[in-house]
Amino acid sequence: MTPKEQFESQGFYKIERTFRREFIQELAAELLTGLNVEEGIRIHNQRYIVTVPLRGAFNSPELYANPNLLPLFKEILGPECILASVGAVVALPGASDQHIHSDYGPLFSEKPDLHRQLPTYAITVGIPLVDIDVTNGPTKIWPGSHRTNRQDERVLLCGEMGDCYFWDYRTLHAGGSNFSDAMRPLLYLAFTRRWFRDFLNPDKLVIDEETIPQEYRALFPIQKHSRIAESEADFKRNVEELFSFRKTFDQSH
Ligand SMILES: O=C(O)CCC(=O)C(=O)O
Repeated sequence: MTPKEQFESQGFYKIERTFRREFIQELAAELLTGLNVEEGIRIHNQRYIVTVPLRGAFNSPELYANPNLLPLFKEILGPECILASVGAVVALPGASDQHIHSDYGPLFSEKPDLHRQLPTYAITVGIPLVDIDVTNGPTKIWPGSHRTNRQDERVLLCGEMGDCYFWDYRTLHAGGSNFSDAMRPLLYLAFTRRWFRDFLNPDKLVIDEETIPQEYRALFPIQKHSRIAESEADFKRNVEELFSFRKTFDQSH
């Protein structure tokens, strides 16, 4: 089976040594220096999402247009796919298991079964910024659940710095408990079909457009650039509204 076929059958895929380890170490050092998770969004006990601007070491095609990933994402999502958001999920020591969820609900709520038959429209990519093993909070994933919604067989996504894994927005997953005494930062990038707009997740894309080489500009959604102008306070307020909306949405689906 090709990587695309495996991804489409399992709803996730892992690639070892996607990135240079030194590159990931550089990203980790930059993110973790002075990181205050309280400035991010608390999504669960001891688990936070922080925005990661594509600046400094993060402003690199090695990250957002990686040759080991982007061609595959274009195969899966179409050649016009976009990078919709970039952030990190930080599980602090003591973080407990997150609830099992998918990253999005049915596109057409009147036809929930159709949702699981559709081709992939969005992908979340997880990039460990520390080596992740069973002790420090691997993401748990349920193979095939993008098609079946079943929660039987479970896989733990462990990975070293340089590895990455990605899942279909519909695949069931959950952040695992962090039993270690260090934080577990997982960088994430969301790639989507060009027409898709995610209104359920607190995504934020911060780029300085003029620093992106012309050949990569098509990778970024035009409307979202306006978010750069928003203040952090506006953004936090939006996210709080989004979460209260999402809670109602999750309960009714
Ligand atoms: O922390 C993780 O490993 C996964 C987090 C996640 O799935 C989420 O926040 O939606």
